[in-house]
Amino acid sequence: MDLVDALRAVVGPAHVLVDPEVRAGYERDWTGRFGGPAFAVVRPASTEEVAGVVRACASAGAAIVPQGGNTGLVGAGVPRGGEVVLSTVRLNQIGAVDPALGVVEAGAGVTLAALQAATRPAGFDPGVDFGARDSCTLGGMVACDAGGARALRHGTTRARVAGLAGVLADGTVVSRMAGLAKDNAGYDLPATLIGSEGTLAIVTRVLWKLVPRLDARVAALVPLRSVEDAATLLAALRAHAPSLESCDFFLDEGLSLVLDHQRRELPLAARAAVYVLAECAARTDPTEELASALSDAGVDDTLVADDTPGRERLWALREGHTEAINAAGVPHKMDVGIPLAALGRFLDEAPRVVADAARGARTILFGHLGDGNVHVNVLGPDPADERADDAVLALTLACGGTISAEHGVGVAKARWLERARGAGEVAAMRALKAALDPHGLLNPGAVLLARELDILPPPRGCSSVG
Ligand code: 2HG
Ligand code: ZN
Repeated sequence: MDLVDALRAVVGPAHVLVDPEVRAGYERDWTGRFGGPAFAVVRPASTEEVAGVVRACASAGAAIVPQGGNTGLVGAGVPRGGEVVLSTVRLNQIGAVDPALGVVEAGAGVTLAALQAATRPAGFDPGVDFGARDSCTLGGMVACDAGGARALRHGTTRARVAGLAGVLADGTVVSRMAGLAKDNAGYDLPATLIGSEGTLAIVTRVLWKLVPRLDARVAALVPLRSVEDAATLLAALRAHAPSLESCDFFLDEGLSLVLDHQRRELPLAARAAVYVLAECAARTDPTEELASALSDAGVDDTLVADDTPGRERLWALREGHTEAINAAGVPHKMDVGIPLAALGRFLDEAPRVVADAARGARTILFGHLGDGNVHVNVLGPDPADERADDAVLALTLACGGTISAEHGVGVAKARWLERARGAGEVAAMRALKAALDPHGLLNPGAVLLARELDILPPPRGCSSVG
């Protein structure tokens, strides 16, 4: 039996996609920068079917790229050429909220928006939120330890995972779904899988730790002269507003792009160098806390919204960056973490190092101020030209930062992992990979650079990619 027949036997013929036109939507990432032809796309509907798919691929020597909503930004969720794409789209069941434990069980293919819709009526919230909510899936969020604007208060996905089930490279099912608050028997395998970007196992189910739903919300858009003023405001918010949930920022160039793209006018009296968008959330109206923080920081000009449409209009200015940038070209995306003390230097120098590396390139900077998380987007250089990326990542390390804060390493930054983490740590990562996936079948080339030994021959008994 060849691999296509073996996969059909596991998931049914309708869920093995080999037609190039049908495969196409799974083969390129959202930015248009990464992708390649898949051998086939397979869509299992249960953990057992995922295990069957993995076993069939393992016996054919076929590499697998797991894919959720295909909203990843580092090329880790799309094929590089000839892999089987395992789409989690049918792992979309959501259980009932357990109000006593404050958890809910959901399939890896459930979108963040679906989890929000399922848990909010019960008085809870997933605690993580970001612009890709309608398409991104829980499996992908676990895979890259997604953060978003509320990480400031509720942590990244890692803090929200109470249990995981998944499939290892040989088809073994591993499951820790009891939701025990204290369980330290042996190594913490779920913790190891979070952020492993599909290279150690394929996550199939998640026990999600919810936070209380907070309906009294107020957001403020604050125009400021400098990053130093933004840091002063952040300190005041931390001191006066325990209800602070998000504190994001963007710069004037990004705002112009968004306003043009959304055909909107500036909602403030005047332009500024830096804009902070802060949101407070509580059981009772947090407006006073926010006002006291703003006055402590000496802020006089601000746009406040305490109703949902008003807050959404403010957030559209911040979350709209990704789409507006994409509409302007194929971006190079560097999602970096910078210590707050070095943020001014980084934001000042990043456009300069990019311009030196790629003449005429446009640098757009925005992100999550409270986490020191900067999204560096560069427009202009050819997708394969990595000089601007290298310049930004070198500056990041010089500032004492991290080359990946919330999007993952993927294939985009695998070349940089050793410089960022050191040879010893990367050797330990390779040892872990070799122990759990000795034949390099799971997402080869993501996180760890593919070495000659990791490059697989085409699957046995399979015709070439169409
Ligand atoms: C966000 O914060 C996302 O909006 C995407 O992490 C960032 O597009 C980006 O670079
Ligand atoms: Zn972000």
